[in-house]
Order: sequence, then C-alpha cells, then structure tokens
Amino acid sequence: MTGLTEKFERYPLSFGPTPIEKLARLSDHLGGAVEIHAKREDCNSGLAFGGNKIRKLEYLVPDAIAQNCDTLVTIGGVQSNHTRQVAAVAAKIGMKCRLVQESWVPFNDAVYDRVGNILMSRVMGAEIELVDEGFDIGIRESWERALEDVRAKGGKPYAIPAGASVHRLGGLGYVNFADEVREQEKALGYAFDYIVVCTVTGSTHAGMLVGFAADGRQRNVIGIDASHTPEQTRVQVLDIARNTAGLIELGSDIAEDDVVLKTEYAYPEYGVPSEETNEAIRLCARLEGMMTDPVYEGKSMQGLIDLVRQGFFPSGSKVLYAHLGGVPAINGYSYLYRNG
Ligand code: 5PA
Repeated sequence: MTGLTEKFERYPLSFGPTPIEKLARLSDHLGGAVEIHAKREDCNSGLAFGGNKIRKLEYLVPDAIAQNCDTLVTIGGVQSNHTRQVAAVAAKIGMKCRLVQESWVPFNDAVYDRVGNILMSRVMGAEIELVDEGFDIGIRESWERALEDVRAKGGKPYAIPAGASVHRLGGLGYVNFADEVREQEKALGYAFDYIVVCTVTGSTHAGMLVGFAADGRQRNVIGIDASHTPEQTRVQVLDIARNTAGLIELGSDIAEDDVVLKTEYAYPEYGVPSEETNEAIRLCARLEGMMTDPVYEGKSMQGLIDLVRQGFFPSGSKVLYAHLGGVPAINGYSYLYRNG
C-alpha cells in the first residue's frame, strides 16, 4: 500500500471499487495462453457515464473547495471525455463549469460537435467555447485566457489542465487505483502480471506506475500511446510520475525506463481509428459485449490483442486491461460505424 488514504483527502464521486471481469471469450479467441481481465473504470460512477477522470477528480475537488473556487475550468477536444466528466462533477458539487474545446481531431462526421460528450456537457449546463486549434497535450493559451476571463467577471476559477494531468494532484487517482487492485488481488488469490493502459495526457499511466512501484511492478504497466505524439507523452508521464512519487513520499526514484510506452497503435492520428482499431473494437464488442471507443480504448484494445498475438506476454500470464471509459465519443463517428 502507498499510504495515500492517510495523506490526501478524497471526495467520493464514484460507486466504490470498480469490478474486475474476466474476458473469457476474448482470451479463448486469442489462443487461451493469456488470461485477459478488464477493470471496469468505465462503470465507476453515476456522473454522466463516468470514466478515468472521476478517479482523478476525487483528489482535486477537496482542493477546489478548500480554495473557495466557484468555477471548474478545463480543456479538451470537441469530443473530450475529460471535459464531460468535469462538467458532471461541477454540477454535482454545485460549482460552475467553463470548458474550452479545441479541434484536436481531424475527423468530420456531420454530427461530431452535437452528440456524445459535448451534448451531455451542454445539457449539464457547462459554458462551452469552441476554439479552432489542433491537438496538443501541453498548457494551452486558450485555457489560460478562459481562466483570466472567469477572474475578470468576478469568479474564482479552479484550473484543471487537459486530462487533469499536469496538475500537482493529477497522479493521485491512479495511485489509488493500484492500491485498489492490490486489495482485489488479495481477495482473488492471485496477482496480475501486466496492466494495460491507454496513455495520452499521462496522469493515468503515471499514477499507476507510482502505485505499482510500491511493490516493484512499475514496468509491468504497459502504456499504449493514443496521442500519436509519443515523445511528448512519454516525457509528460515521467514528469507526472516523479512529481507524484515525491508527493506520496514513495521512497524510491522513478527511472526513465519505468515508462513502458508502446507507440505503434496510435496511427493514423489522435482521434482517428485505423482499420485495425476498428477490428479490435468490433472483436471485443462481438465476443464480450464490451464497448470501446475509436479514440482511446479501441487503440489500447488493439494493442492488447496485438501483443497477445505477438507472444509479448509469456504463456500463463494474467493481464488486466484498464477500461478507462470514453464510449460516448463513438456517437461522433456514426457514419463510420453505420454498418457495425
Ligand atoms: C483518456 C483521456 P490520460 O490522458 O490520463 O493519459 O488518459 C488517456 C485516456 N481513455 C484514456 C479515455 C477514455 C480517455 O478519455 N482523455 C482526455 C480527454 O480530454 O478526454 C484527456 C485527453
């Protein structure tokens, strides 16, 4: 255990520990030598379909309340899952929400900016500004301008960067995930050999890495890059992991090689699925009834399937696929999936 619970306040926004489900038919289909399980972070909360940001925000909300802020301000793409979850959390805790949504994805389904995540954020009352800028996981000027604007109008903004990642507390949620998995492993009577996670802005992977470093398993966290800017993502994961390790007083250093990031599945672009991504989405949906999305989880599912086929995981391994949510965005790709 990491001692996280004693050191940091957590504002509960989820149902509790997320279920771990065996994907028996997918495991069998891939030859049966590797046992695949999914940890269903996509089913973690009643807040507008939940997802990985809920677990991160549980550690940011006490800070926002302590600072007497009245508006959560964040940023993402048009179909960002993160901004939708921030909008839901703002509603739940009685704050306002200001969202900057940039044109991160070069994909133009006719309904792209009207369905799925952005539709829900609008219904939940967030104030949304669409900005025509391309993909970048770093700190954005448009977001800084929004923060300034809230201040100028007399509000007290709480600044949440993209994916809640380069925030001092952004890595804590997925340290908590590792602690939770360890508890579940005790009950199951076995430990997972690998954890597969989709990586973009980095704090999900970084938090897991720090959490699993507590028992020396950090290199068993296999990140699947979906950013298509993998060097920037790798550096960001390492920075967040080191910051988070310091924060929780992990007591050991995070090395560059601790960041295991597979970069061969993000093509052709962030937010655009390849034919292989679509095959992975369909395979998992048809064998397990488990939906994944074309931006994030479909790519990490594609990576997982390919790594099993390549023999990357030794025979007999138990692999935990972290399902981080994101399915609402699939509505923005309605034409692509018109025939399934
Ligand atoms: C996202 C992120 P990190 O950004 O913490 O690396 O997580 C990647 C990730 N899976 C994985 C899903 C479903 C995600 O939504 N989404 C972002 C968003 O704006 O929604 C932060 C990019």
